[in-house]
Amino acid sequence: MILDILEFPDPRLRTVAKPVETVTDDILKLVDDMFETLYDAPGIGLAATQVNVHKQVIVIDLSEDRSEQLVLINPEVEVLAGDYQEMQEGCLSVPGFYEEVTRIDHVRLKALGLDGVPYEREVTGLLAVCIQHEMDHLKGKLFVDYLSPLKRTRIRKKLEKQHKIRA
Ligand code: QAP
Ligand code: CO
Repeated sequence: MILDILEFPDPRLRTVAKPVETVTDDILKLVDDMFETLYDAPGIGLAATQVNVHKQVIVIDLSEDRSEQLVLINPEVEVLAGDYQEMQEGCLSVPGFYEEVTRIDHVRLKALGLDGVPYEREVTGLLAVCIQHEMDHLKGKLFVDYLSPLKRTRIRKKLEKQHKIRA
């Protein structure tokens, strides 16, 4: 099932997600629906917050052929190097806008997989950026929060105008 994606400046995007206690069938169904929604968009990453479910669940697939599904439940990151990278970011909740954001380049990810079993891996590059971007969603944070107030206001006004037209 394709889920509706909340768009900036929807206040529900500011909700802080709660950890998942057990990976139940409801979580499996949520992950399934989130991948379907991600591929339909299409996008590379989606946090449960964006579909108005306030649980710590993220789906990512950076591959061209949708073959590299990554599920992050209750993710944590540890900074591994002081290096930063600047990358043009977009967001399914901020459609049509792309801006440079600076993030940590090298992190260790700790999360639960779909089987409820903890895993760890070191990540760099686009995947490291994507994980940090999606984990921000779980904290109620958006990439536009890193931009100047002027840019953020411009984006907000343009999206609000579109939302009025659509409503
Ligand atoms: C986050 O973003 C990300 O504006 C994932 O019209 C983005 O999947 C991490 C999308 C870039 C690192 C680098 C955005 C789709 C998808 C749009 C996405 C749009 C349609 C964004
Ligand atoms: Co996003």
